[in-house]
Amino acid sequence: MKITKDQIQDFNKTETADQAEHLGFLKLALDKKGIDAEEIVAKLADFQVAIPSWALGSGGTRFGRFSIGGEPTNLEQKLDDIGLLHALTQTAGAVSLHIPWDIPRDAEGIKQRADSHGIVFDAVNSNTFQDQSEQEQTYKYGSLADRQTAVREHAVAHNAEVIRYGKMLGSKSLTVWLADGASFPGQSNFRQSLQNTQKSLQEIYQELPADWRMFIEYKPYEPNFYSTVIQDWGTSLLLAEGCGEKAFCLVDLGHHLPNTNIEQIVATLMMKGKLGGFHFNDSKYGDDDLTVGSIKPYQLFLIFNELVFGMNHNDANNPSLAWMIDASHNIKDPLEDLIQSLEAIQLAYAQALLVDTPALQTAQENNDVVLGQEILQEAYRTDVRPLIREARSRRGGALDPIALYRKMNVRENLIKERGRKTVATGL
Ligand code: RM4
Ligand code: MN
Ligand code: MN
Repeated sequence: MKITKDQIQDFNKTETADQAEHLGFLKLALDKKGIDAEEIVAKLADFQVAIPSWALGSGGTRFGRFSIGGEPTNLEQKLDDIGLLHALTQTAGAVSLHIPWDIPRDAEGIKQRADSHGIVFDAVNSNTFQDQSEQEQTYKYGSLADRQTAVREHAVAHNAEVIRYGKMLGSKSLTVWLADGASFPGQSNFRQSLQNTQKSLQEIYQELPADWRMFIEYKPYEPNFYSTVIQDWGTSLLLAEGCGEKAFCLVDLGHHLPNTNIEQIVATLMMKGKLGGFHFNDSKYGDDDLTVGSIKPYQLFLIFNELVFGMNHNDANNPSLAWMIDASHNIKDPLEDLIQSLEAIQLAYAQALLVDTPALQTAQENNDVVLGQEILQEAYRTDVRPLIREARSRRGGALDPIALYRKMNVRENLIKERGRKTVATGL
């Protein structure tokens, strides 16, 4: 299944007049505020988000898994799915691989396939939270933190292998997320687990090529329910600093306890130049992996507001961030869900670009709390959709990607091509 530029253009024609009208109106309104809409459109067009290779099939819960049909059965097909997403949205120009779910057996062929879709390889992810069939050591009680040297060595070697695969494909970063922790008090020694983790991460760090970065992800609980070794941003920062200047923290939106002020974490990490990457999703309770922006869009906007501020006031030389969606789709068609997520990310970014930062700073200087809130909400309440549509369509994407996806019966076609009972590797 392919969607050609011509098909997209034909479809766009039916909506061009409407789009021009909405854009014209918004441009005038922004112009009155001294905002150049074209500048924002250009920034949006440049913004690309990596799609995780494990999010293209239906995910499961511990209660069940319901296949959507037509799921990709190999890495080539996964790239083709991302190709479809990218053709429609022009925002999904990268993929993030999880090893060993997606080992590139034929690296050259895989690279060419990705290239034909305009997709590059973002961070590679290691997996030390599941045992593989022929594996001698078990991760049941831990991996990089485990008390047994042989288990830790095995987990370090796996990460080195992931780096090797990434090098073949042109990736420039490794993301480490650990399930290590304890489900019961007394199960493990906190200090020893953390020391082991630091040492293992330092060993992995030694394997990083000079132009690579390592991202250390944190999560408060799950799969362990009493303690997690890398439980929060502070622990992640401590470990990153213990490794060196190529190690950074990674913020996954779902990896926070309810009501955590994530925007403040973003500001703190960027102040230290230690924010490396971002995993987008949304949640109401925990690591729910829901569609980005579906539950807390205002929080997402506030986070982007800090990201934009951090990028524009980059005193600590924070590197440009690795953006990725990290979600598992249990009910929706994963491709439709990813389109919605990409849209939500672009919306929050565009709204954040509208914030009148100098005015906000003045309001803060004057302790004008009301005005500060007004300034943020003025940006948040602007309907920026015409800007996003414009950025997308100028790059050859669809004005309304979901509508076109449905009009072209993409899922039905994928089912015809691949079968109804296919299962993608991943969660
Ligand atoms: C974890 C974490 C990691 C992801 C795995 C699949 O919860 O978010 O980033 O690699 O899930
Ligand atoms: Mn994640
Ligand atoms: Mn997660």
